[in-house]
Amino acid sequence: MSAHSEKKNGAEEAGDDHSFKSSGFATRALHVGQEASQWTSRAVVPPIVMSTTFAQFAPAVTAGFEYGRSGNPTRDSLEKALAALEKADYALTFASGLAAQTNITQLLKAGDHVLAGDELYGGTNRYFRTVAAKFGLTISYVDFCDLAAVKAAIQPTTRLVWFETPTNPLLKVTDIAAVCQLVRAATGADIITVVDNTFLSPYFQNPLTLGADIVMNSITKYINGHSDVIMGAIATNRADLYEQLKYLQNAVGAVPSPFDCFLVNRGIKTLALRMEAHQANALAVARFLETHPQVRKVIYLGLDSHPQRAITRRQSSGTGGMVGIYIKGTLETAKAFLSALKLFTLAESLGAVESLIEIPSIMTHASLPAETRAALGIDDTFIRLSVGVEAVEDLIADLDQALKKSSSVQ
Ligand code: P1T
Repeated sequence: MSAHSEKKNGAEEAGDDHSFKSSGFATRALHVGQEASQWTSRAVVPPIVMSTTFAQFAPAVTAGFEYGRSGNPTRDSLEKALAALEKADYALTFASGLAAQTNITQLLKAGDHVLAGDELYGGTNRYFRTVAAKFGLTISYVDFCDLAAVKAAIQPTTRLVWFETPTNPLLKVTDIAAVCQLVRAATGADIITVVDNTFLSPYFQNPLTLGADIVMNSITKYINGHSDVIMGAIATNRADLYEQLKYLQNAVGAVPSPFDCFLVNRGIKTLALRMEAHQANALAVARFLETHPQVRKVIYLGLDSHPQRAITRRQSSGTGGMVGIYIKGTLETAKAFLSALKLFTLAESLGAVESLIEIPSIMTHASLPAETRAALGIDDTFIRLSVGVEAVEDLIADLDQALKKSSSVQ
């Protein structure tokens, strides 16, 4: 094992004379993993190290890096920063959010049971349902808002519990601490609890502090924030899991490129600013849509009408930038509305500076079985908005004109 792989990549290592774990979020985002002293050039911005291999002083004697898949200095800087954002001792990055999920799932073996949320990003569900299931894992799905149902669904073979909160796309909220507690209380099993934190980002929510074993983020979304990198990350405080996951990161090989790591390092420096702007705009957009005659229902974590508003207040420091609406009319009305928008871009994905909008039933969640979508309430009139950081009055005017244009389409 190289010196690098033995090294903790946690926040407490950052800086020479300062523990960053107690620092504010924006301070950690700007400084952890970024120390100029780590480079002989004393570069203020971590360099993009493209070298795929690193010269050894003597056979098997390295300066901490040996081969680009097992470790890279640009990636190392980013992993340190990401660990600090999640208040974790360790973080690892992957070529996508789904690659991070794959890596975690490979901790398991044939015969193990996965207990997953019934509402997940379509691709997350597709991986469990159509790929992991081929390798002898059994997977069951349950509503993680229903604690009794979660408890009842834990089996003697359960090894992994996986949920998103808030969920994609209906923004349902799970009490993270309560689930972690009941999973821990389940006897006879060493169960790993994973929370997908993509929708709120570590700026608004830190599941590890609420008892989760692993927090996973699709970096592609808010953390990078500029729609130009596909990446995933996991963070944990458990040294045993980190060692296994670090081994798998290298053994499975789905690592991100140094250039992408550079871009994400750059993106996280403004994560705090962006999340505040997303949240302010989303709240204003949600309030506007709530009053709109063509909108049947609005779902936003920051509205008093949100069913789990009290849990959000307790476990999260903010309500994020994602809004869901049910429009009056049909799929044709929804399509006409989206096609009439000028500022909102009709596209999958979320969490970037520009506003995006989509119809989950035929886009991001089209891979779910139709009966699952129907049971969850992801119908053809449900529309998901990722509210960007544009001038909010322009966003509202755009939504208003497009709703008016689509109102006659049935
Ligand atoms: O796209 P990727 O980086 O592989 O991340 C997958 C993923 C995981 N978890 C959540 C909650 C996600 O939303 C995603 C990706 N989601 C979309 C592309 C989307 O439009 O919803």
